[in-house]
Amino acid sequence: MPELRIIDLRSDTVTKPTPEMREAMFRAEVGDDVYGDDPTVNKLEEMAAEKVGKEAAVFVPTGTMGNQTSIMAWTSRGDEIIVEEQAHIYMYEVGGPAVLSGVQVRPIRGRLGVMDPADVKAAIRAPNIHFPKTTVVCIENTHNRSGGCVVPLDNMKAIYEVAHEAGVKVHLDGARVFNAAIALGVDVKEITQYCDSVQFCLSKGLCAPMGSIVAGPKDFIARVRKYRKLLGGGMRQVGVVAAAGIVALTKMVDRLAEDHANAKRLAEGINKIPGLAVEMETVQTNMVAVHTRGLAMDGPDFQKLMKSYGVLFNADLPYRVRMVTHHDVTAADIDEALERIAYAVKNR
Ligand code: TLP
Repeated sequence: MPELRIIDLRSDTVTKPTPEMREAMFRAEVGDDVYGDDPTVNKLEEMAAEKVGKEAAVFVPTGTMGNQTSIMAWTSRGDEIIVEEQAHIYMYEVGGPAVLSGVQVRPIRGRLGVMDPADVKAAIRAPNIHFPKTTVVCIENTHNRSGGCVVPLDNMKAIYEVAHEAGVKVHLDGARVFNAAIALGVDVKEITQYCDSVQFCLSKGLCAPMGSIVAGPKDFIARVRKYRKLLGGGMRQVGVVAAAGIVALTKMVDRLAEDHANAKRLAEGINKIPGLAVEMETVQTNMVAVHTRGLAMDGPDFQKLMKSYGVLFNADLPYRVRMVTHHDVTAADIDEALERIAYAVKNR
């Protein structure tokens, strides 16, 4: 039997750098970035800060380091930070806030990743000798665990206002903030105006091989830069990768709409397969959360079954799997994946 072509829907992190990125990487002018000498990194940082409407920006190796250095830079030991209870910062960053910042995390239940501003307000601590001090509220847009749902602008605004009234900062985990901007049909600044700091990833749907940006006020970015060094993230001739980041920011944002259309196509196709279900309300960007209970098969077993047919995805709840569309899967790949899934489910 000929080998099956792999259709990889595990994450948009699997995207490979485009030929234009590889060319830009080859030609990049570089210097020692710890001395501030790398012209390509400096250009990327300036461009990124401008793009999200902030004073300054710093290039970090990963989204996790971007979020964690931001929390380190906003908080003091013993503070409390508010997060949505399914947030990446809370679920998937290895307890970073406790380990690195010595802060306590206060999770709040959201609906599809969206927190109620009244709940945020109620969770902000009043001054009291017994209480930790609330210093940061984190919002995640798009929200990963809800299946890539978008946090609406009016909700972000309301949370920003509630936080600021209490002297609390807002950090945006905007790993996929450009997906949110495309889905909302707005410039990304419309979103980032409602946060004090933002982390966004160049290495997900935007296809760069690595790297994230943290943007915010100048003095905050200076602290983030120092914490990046502390964590071993002071890189040297890293213009080689920043060059791909510049292509990511300038050329790869608008095409995210294709990934969103492919996610809809995938979700609609899945809903035609008996035993599988997707809530269409949650299909807002490039993720599809597929429920497997109707197959009487749990997520990991369904994942294993489809792996044998060359379709890869992750199981993220006992009876749910996550499929992510991205640059390296086409509409034809989606149709092929649907055919394989329908066949595998029927013949299992
Ligand atoms: N998310 C990854 C996994 O870690 C789950 C994925 O495949 O979706 N914030 C959000 C909202 C993220 O989704 C991620 C990565 C990060 C931060 C961390 O970025 P990296 O992986 O660059 O540290």
